[in-house]
Amino acid sequence: MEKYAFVHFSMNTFMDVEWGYGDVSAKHFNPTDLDCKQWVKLFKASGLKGVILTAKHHDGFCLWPSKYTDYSVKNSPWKDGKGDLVRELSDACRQAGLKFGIYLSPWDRNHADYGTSKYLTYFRNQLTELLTNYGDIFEVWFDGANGGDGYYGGARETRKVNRRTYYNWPSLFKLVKKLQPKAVIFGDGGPGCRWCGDEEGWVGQTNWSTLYKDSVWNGYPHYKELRYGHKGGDMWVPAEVNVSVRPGWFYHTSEDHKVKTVEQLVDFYYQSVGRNGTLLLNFPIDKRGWIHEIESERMLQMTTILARDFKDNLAPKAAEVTASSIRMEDEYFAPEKVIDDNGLTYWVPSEKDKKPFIQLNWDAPITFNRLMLQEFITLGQRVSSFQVEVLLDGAWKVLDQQTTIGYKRILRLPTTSTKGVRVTILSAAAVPLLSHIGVYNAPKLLVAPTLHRNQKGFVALRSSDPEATLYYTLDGTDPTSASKRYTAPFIVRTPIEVRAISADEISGDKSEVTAHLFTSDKRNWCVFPPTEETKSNDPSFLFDGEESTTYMQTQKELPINLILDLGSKQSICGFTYLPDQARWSKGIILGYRFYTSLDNQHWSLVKTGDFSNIKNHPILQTETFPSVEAHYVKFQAIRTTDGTAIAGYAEFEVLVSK
Ligand code: FUL
Repeated sequence: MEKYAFVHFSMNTFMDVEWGYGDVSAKHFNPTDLDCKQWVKLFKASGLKGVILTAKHHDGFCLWPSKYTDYSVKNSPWKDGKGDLVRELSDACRQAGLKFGIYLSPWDRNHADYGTSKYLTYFRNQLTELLTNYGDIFEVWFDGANGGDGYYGGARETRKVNRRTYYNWPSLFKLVKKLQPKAVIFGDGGPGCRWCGDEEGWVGQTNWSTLYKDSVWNGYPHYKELRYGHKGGDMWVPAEVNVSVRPGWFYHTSEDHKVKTVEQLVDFYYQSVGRNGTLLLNFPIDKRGWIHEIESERMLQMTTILARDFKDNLAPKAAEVTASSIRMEDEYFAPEKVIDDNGLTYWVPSEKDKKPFIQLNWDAPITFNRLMLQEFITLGQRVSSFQVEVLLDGAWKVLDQQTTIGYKRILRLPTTSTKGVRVTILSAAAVPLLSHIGVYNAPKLLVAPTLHRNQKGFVALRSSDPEATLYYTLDGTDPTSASKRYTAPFIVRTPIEVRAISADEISGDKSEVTAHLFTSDKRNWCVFPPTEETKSNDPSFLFDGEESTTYMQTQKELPINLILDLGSKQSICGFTYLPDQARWSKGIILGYRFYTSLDNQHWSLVKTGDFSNIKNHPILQTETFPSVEAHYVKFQAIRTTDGTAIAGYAEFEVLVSK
């Protein structure tokens, strides 16, 4: 299925948490405008083949009116308790031709009996409801997170279970098999498909679809092995890469600015489907009951980019496909089978051929940067290392060397022009069977570059595509391919606007423009009084132009002062403040006072206020005021979003008048 959707939506959405205790009333579940058809429409348009819904997350709240608990939609105001989200989504999927799957958390922090055998009956009953009443289920997702503190019917305690033995997994797997014989069972180590060992959107470049039985049972402690699988393993458990389009699995307004960029989404595809895995891409549903507009748009962009990358397969245009050998000179296993667009046919080299190769030759040079390889997976995953060569000036030159192929392997290679591509299988567990070779020339991924200026004044431009060319201007005009080409960081100290684009030199395509007006010279700025720095907390983080480093001030109480010595008297007209950008950010300043001084003794209050919506949207804040002379500035944090006496700054900059 290659790619399919995950949907996280539950009580957590309304409580703004990732893991609920199961202690809040069902009354809080109240989407205002729930529309499963909107989700399904987006999934269809994005080429996702199915959806897995969190029917019950760890907090025990059920999205269907289960007969066995009151903690469900039936006691919520949504549709006056008459709603059934599992029904709505499964119906919408069926109508649209998408497959439907369920996530049912074994851990239940609401249920009074959790930890005893009574709960196991409850869990089986729920599973039976879900696998009986909602049509075909393609996947059943058993989450690995298990046991710990919870509400547990009011006991509010910590309950630990032996995750390996408590649930009686073999009997649960039997139940799934009985009720939904075709369903794939996801568990950390299988049995149907496995966790990929991270939640960051990648599986190993070496990725065997096999595991040794029971060796990585339920993930820990050997979960890292799940990233690569086990060569020679006796269970067939392909890796599924589950990752969210936002930092969290559930929707939080405060993460609206952290939706994964289109480049990251495209990377997820190459790092999962392109590495013999599947991509289970999660969409947090918002309080309205919608997929937020930001990710809808990004998804469509990602889809367009992938469609462009694989638009034109150059392999079938090859003048000839030859191989080092064919098994018994049998036409049925001929090399051309790799370009016949039929996944059931494949090239088979001779058993005696220890390093078989297959090569494509074109009459005129082709230009390519993507190579897609597929093994005939019905007969297992065999290749354990291979090499890619190209014909340059009459000689074969190695372009890449890799390990596994599996169902699908896609290599992103440097753009190369050649009349020949050769793939040599260096080692394999059995005679290698290649069913498909695709050769593509993907356009560059051109997104506006990011600009970073450090304290010395060096401006660095960064782009997502290593092969893109970056152009910039310093005179306020939009850059073109005739503008200055970026090769290394350059210095900007006086007020100057830098504008930049990423471009493809050959096609002439270009990104949107990034622009930033740098007004100050930060070289002599320092924090007063000089503060001791540590590796992880250095005042210079304030001015280093890097979002990823944050300077934190921790005190007993607010207010907290940040005094900057600007090195000399200057005319200033504002400041910018970028709060901590980490996933679990700290020290976000809500209310501030801004003072200036000429002598670090007498201070004048220039501006005071609150940063509006900074809690939900901790992006760059810019405040301006009529010009004033200052040698020192004092930025005083008087309120923080979480009430703690911590002030954190990813960046802080004083704006100097022109
Ligand atoms: C994890 C869970 O704890 C998260 O909340 C989420 O559901 C993710 C897909 O799996 O183990």
